[in-house]
This record gives sequence, structure tokens and C-alpha cells, in this order.
Amino acid sequence: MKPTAILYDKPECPFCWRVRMALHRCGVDYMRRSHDEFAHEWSLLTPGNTVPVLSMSGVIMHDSSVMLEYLNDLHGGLWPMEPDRCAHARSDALYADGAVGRSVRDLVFQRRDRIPADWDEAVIASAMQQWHEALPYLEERLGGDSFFVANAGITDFVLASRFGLALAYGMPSPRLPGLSGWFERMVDRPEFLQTAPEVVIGKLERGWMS
Ligand SMILES: N[C@@H](CCC(=O)N[C@@H](CS)C(=O)NCC(=O)O)C(=O)O
Repeated sequence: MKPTAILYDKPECPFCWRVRMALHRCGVDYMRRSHDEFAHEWSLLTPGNTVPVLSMSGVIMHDSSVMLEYLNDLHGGLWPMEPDRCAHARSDALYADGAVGRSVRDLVFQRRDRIPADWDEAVIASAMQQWHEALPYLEERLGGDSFFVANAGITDFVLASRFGLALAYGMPSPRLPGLSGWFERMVDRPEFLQTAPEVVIGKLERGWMS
């Protein structure tokens, strides 16, 4: 049977990865197309030339947040049902993507895209400092819960896409018991494991603390 959706993506893009987690979680049968290999086709679908792009049931989407909302509208369960809890979960996702995302992006851009001799150690040190400064708020927001959204949802996918890449590129471990436990639970989930970029799987196989 033909897959019901096509995702144009890049393996290590955090926006693409969170959409893959949500597609997997919602049981959507989708086909991945690398934005390099299908450059022409992809470029016709995205006004901003970004990934991910999702084509599903005749709807073309070119922003990951729209895709996540669409999947929640179709399948449910990715945001809490109660408006107050949903508002909190949305706020936490925005914070995670902004504050945590910036620090991880700065680290990854140094360590992935440059040879070690060209790494700017001041940028890396600042990224690590921002990481440690951003996390206590999320530790508090998680409280004693297992996930940010019951049974894991959009907030969890957004933060996990940042955490996975952070730890794969050598960001220090969070040193916070709630978030460390949360990440261990996320790593065990099929939607994480089966959609993770190779660099994350490699790090997992070597052990997070290696
Ligand atoms: N707001 C967009 C952001 C997507 C985005 O910035 N994607 C990056 C990759 S992580 C991108 O496509 N950059 C241009 C490029 O790689 O050529 C979304 O959530 O989908």
C-alpha cells in the first residue's frame, strides 16, 4: 500500500525529528525523502526553503509546528485535553525550543560543521553555560511528572529533539534528576529510537556518558 504521507527532511534537523516522532506515535505510514535528493520537488513546496515539508492527505505543510498541530487535530493525545494544562505544555515547548534550542544549535554548528582546529571554544563554553542556565526552569515545570504531556506529547518531542542532539555532540549531562529521568524514559520510547538520527543512535550505543 502507498504511504499516506511524504516527509521531506534532513536527518539531524531537530524540527524534522520531532515531526518524525509525532508521525511514528500517531501510526502514520510515511515515506521520507531527503531534501538533497529531491531538491527540485522539495523546493516547489516550501516558500522559505526549509525542512521539514510534509505532504499528507493532499495538505502541504512547511512548518513543523503546523505539522504537529495537524497530527494532534487528526489523532489527539499530543497536547493535554484541559485548556490550562495545554497552555502550560505549549509554553514549555516554546521555552524549550528557544532557550535550550539556541544553546544546542550553537554547539552543534561548531562541532558538526567545522573541523576541531576551527572550533570556537568561547562559543562552545557559552553554549554550555546557556544550557545549564536554561534547564532548571524545565526541571521545575516537569515537577514529579514522567513527561511534560501525559504519555509524552509535543513538548516532549520538541525537547527530546534538542536533548538528543545536545548529548550526541557532547553537551554535559543535565545534572538534574527530573530531566535526567525524563530523558531516560524518552530514549526508551519507540518513537524516539526509531526516528533518531544516526549520530544519536551511535551515541546511545556507546553510552550517554562516554
Ligand atoms: N520554523 C521552521 C524552521 C525550520 C528550519 O529552520 N529548518 C532548518 C533546518 S534545521 C532549515 O531548513 N534550514 C535551511 C537549510 O538547511 O537549508 C519549522 O519549524 O519547520
